Amino acid sequence: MAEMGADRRSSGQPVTSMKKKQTLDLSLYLVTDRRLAQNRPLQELVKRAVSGGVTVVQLREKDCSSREFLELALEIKKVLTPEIPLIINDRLDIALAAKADGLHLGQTDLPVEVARKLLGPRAIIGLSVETSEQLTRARNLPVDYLALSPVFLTSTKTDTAPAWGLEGIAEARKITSQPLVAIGGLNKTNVPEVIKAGADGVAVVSAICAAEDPEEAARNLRRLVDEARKIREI
Ligand code: TZP
Ligand code: MG
Repeated sequence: MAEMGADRRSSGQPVTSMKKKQTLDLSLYLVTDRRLAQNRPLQELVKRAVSGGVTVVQLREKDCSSREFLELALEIKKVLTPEIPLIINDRLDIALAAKADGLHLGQTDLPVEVARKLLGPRAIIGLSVETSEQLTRARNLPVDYLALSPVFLTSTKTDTAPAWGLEGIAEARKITSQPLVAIGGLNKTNVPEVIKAGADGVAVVSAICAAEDPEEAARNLRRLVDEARKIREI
């Protein structure tokens, strides 16, 4: 089975086409939701969001057959520039089939070690963490980033653990030096505080997928992330 991010030419040798792991930029992480896209084609929405400054795209579609999920992944890949990784939520088989750049796992999904073995060292693997215990345990796991989930309660996903809040982000930042992306209830009103609290980036669903102008929404969020990071670094 070919490793993700690698291609096999006639020599049979894996040829690395991407160096996404070294350059993983979590600043503005878009998680898709076709329902919130209100009948707009997802590819178009993603394309515009990337023009606005999204740095990572995760395909997360819960009401999708396997075949449809794969087709969607292949369509989304076409609109992504090489520096924007495509991460598949939960479905390792789809990630492999679509030659995506990575996989995002939850606490009850496939174990991270198993995914790493199957996907190889170059794949980007992310894990959602809902508690400090999970965060501490993740220190020794072969993951590229952790998602603090949820930071605030959100109507987009209601079966969540209690929210981390801003204090939770600051606490998490002390526990680990692993890259942290915050998710849940994030929008232009709270993104600056989330970055100042210590997150490396913000992951959003509705703030971009439900926006009337996804490109403008992404541009505003990205500016807020970049500005907050500058202030944090002063
Ligand atoms: N995981 C934790 S909260 C969440 C996911 C997928 C949904 C976040 O959606 P929104 O609309 O950005 O609050
Ligand atoms: Mg999952």
